[in-house]
Amino acid sequence: MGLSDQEWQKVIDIWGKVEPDLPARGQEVIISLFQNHPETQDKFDKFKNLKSMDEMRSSEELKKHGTTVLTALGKILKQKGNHEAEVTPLAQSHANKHKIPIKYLEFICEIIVGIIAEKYAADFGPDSQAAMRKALELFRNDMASKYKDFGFQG
Ligand code: HNN
Repeated sequence: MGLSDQEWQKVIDIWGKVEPDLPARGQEVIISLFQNHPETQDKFDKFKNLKSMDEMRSSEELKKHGTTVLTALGKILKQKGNHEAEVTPLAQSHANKHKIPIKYLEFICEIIVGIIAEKYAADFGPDSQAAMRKALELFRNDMASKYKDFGFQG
């Protein structure tokens, strides 16, 4: 199901608050993902070796990757659902190369909502939160549909 113009506006507005802090938020998202779902960390050769919280926090590579992930997500959200050009190559690499189950996308989306709620509470009321959840669900559904096209179970 699609989002209304008002819902997309809420998504764009909250993302505008997050954007100046992408490296910090990206780092928190990736660390939280690894801490809460350790199996996700095994998908990264470059991060498998990071054991302690200290090691994770001091990894510039991890921070850089967090920025990459949130930058990619921001580009997708700004397409307001017309994200085929962004989602197709991402689905291709995450299905065929990295073999990332859709479940992992659910994990990260939940973490992203949680971190935005924690850091931007005043700008992320129930309506904004619901709109963001819808946008992330649309993204995941479209990834899942591409995964199917590529024959990846996800
Ligand atoms: O597509 C690519 O391979 C380019 C690098 C990239 C980008 C732009 C990756 C990526 C890699 C390759 C990292 C490298 O070698 O530098 C890997 C191993 N990802 C993964 C693995 C897991 C993973 Mn993701 N990504 N990514 C992006 C961009 C965006 C992006 N990735 C995501 C999740 C949830 C997982 C499972 C742990 C993920 C999301 C949600 C997003 C945002 C749209």
